[in-house]
Amino acid sequence: MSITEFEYKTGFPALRLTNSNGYSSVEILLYGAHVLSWTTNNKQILFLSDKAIFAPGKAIRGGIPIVWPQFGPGPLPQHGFARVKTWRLGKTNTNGDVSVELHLSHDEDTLKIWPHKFNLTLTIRLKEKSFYQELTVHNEDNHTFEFTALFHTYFTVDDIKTTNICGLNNVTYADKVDGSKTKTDTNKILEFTGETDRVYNDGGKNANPILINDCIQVIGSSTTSDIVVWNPWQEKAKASVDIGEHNFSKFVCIEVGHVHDSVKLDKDQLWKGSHEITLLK
Ligand code: TA6
Repeated sequence: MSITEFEYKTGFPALRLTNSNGYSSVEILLYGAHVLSWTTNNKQILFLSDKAIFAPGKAIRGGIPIVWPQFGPGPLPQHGFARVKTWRLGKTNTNGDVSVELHLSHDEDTLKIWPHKFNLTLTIRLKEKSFYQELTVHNEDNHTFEFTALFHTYFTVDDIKTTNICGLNNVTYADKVDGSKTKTDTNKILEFTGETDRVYNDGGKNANPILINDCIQVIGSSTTSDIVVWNPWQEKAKASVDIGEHNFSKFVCIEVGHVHDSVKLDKDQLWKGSHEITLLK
C-alpha cells in the first residue's frame, strides 16, 4: 500500500495510490480533486482524452470530474466550479484499504459567484477490486444553501457501438437530445446508436446497480441514485477541441449523483453522496 506524490504533465501536483500487491492504482490531481485513472488487474477502467487540456480554469476531459454545486448550464460556470479549483490534501491512510481525503472550501472567488460558505471533503478509497468515492458537503454558513452534485465518470469502452448498459430499464429519464422529454425504456439493455444525453431521475428511491458490458458495476448511495448517461457521438466529438472524432467511440459517461432537484442543506449540516465502481471480471 502506498501513496506517492508526483508532478503531472503541466506541473499539476498529483497523487498515486497503489494497493499492497500493485494490483490496483489510482492517479489523482489536486486540481479539481480529479481522478485521472484507475487501473486494476492491468485494465484501465477510466477514459482520459489524448486531447484533454491541463490548464488552470479549464475542465479536464476524462477521468472523474466533480460536478458541484451546479449540474449543467446555469448562473455558475457549466457544471459548477469544484472541477476547476485546487483542492487541499487532508488525511491519508495506508493501513488496510489505501485512501485519501481532499478538501475544498469557499474563497473570495467562489463567494463572489456563489455567496455561501462551505467545506467539501472528497474521500477516495482503493479496495482490492473496487474504487470508492464519497463527497461530503458541510454547510459552514448561517443560512440554508442548495446544490446539485455528480461524479461525471468517463469509462473506457472498446467501441460505443457494441457497448451495453444494464440496470436502467423502467427508470424514468429526461432525454436531453429530444427536448428533455420524459421517457421510460422497458428494454433491459441500453445500446448506443447516436448522441445520447439522458438524466435518469431515480430520485433516491431505488439505487439499482448499473452494469457496463456485464463487467463493470456502478452503484450509487441512496442520496446519489440519479444517473446521467452521455456520449456525444461523432459530430459533437469532432467539434469539441478536447475530444476529437477519433475518441467518440472510446468512452461512455455513467455519472452518479443528485441532480433531479437541488439538495437543500441547512446551516451546520452535512450531506454525503458516494459511488462505488467494481470490476466484476
Ligand atoms: O453530464 C452530461 C453533460 O452534462 C452533457 O450534457 C455534456 O455536455 C457533458 O456533460 C460534458 O460537459 P462539459 O462541460 O464537461 O463539456
